[in-house]
Amino acid sequence: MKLHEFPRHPLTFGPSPVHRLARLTAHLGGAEVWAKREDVSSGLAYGGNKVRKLEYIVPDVLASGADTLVSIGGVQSNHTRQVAAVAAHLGLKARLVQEKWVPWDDPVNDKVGNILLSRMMGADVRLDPSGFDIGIRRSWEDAIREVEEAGGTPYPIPAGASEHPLGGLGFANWAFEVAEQEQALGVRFDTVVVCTVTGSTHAGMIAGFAALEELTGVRRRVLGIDASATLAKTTDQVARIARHTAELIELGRDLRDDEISVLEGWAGDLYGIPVDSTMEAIRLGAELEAMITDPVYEGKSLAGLIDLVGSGGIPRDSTVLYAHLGGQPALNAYHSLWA
Ligand code: 5PA
Repeated sequence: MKLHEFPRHPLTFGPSPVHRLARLTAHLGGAEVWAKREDVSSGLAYGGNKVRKLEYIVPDVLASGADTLVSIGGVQSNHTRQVAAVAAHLGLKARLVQEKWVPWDDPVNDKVGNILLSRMMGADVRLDPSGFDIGIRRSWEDAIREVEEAGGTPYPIPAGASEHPLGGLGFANWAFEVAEQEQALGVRFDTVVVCTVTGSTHAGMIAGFAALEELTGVRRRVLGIDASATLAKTTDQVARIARHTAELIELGRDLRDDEISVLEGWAGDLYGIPVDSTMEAIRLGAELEAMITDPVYEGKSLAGLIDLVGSGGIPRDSTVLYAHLGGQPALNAYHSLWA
């Protein structure tokens, strides 16, 4: 099937806004930087990148007759909060496994931010002591079984909705949306910078931009900035999901290795823990643009963008699109970084 033939259940206000980051551009002294904002594109509990992925999964949920969405993430997962939001919006239940993915022992970590919002929206939130892993988890499989045993009909959504067969479609469509916005704005983005962890955001973009390249001949670089600190796993997952998504949308060729680029250097040693470059990027985004980024994801990809412009990895005459994927609710649990 072609991408536009897949059913899509709208959960956003429409195309996410694209705008110039003039003061950041001036500060960097080259490479024109723009942002596309998944963080302000949906009314469902502050939105974010998972809402866009779920637009292509919801038709399957509704067709399945399920009554409970079952998903998994860290204690401050944005993904599980967006699953809770979509469940509330559809009148379904949500059962969420929140594992201890981040060794962040702030006393309010399991009380504020994303987990608070999920509880407010009526999700059944269960904490689990297991550590970080983007793979398929035992705790999630147990939760699916428990919903069944209690007489419910679960619909399983894996971490970040990435391993779901339709998980890459939302951001494949993002690429086509970018092309339309370029036309309207009279601009051409040669480079896209995106944070990657469970992989289907970046992977979907790769497949989508490859499909656009087939149609228009225009090549762009999609640079994934790893924020998982488990680079090999994330790179494998991005490549696998990108190839699967490319096949789903009938790209008609294999992806080239140079289309799959996950960069390391900004994740620090641990998922969820900021390093100096993260904090500096967050500061610049906030002080120059009032663009709020978080210490787990977007601060790390913004740090990658800033360093790559500085080092010439992104050339000075380039026009770069920073994909802002959301994540601000977790900031509440990281208040001590600014205390
Ligand atoms: C997340 C993911 P992918 O997982 O699709 O690679 O996206 C990375 C990402 N930015 C980037 C923000 C704000 C994100 O929330 N979050 C996960 C979560 O549980 O919230 C899936 C890890």
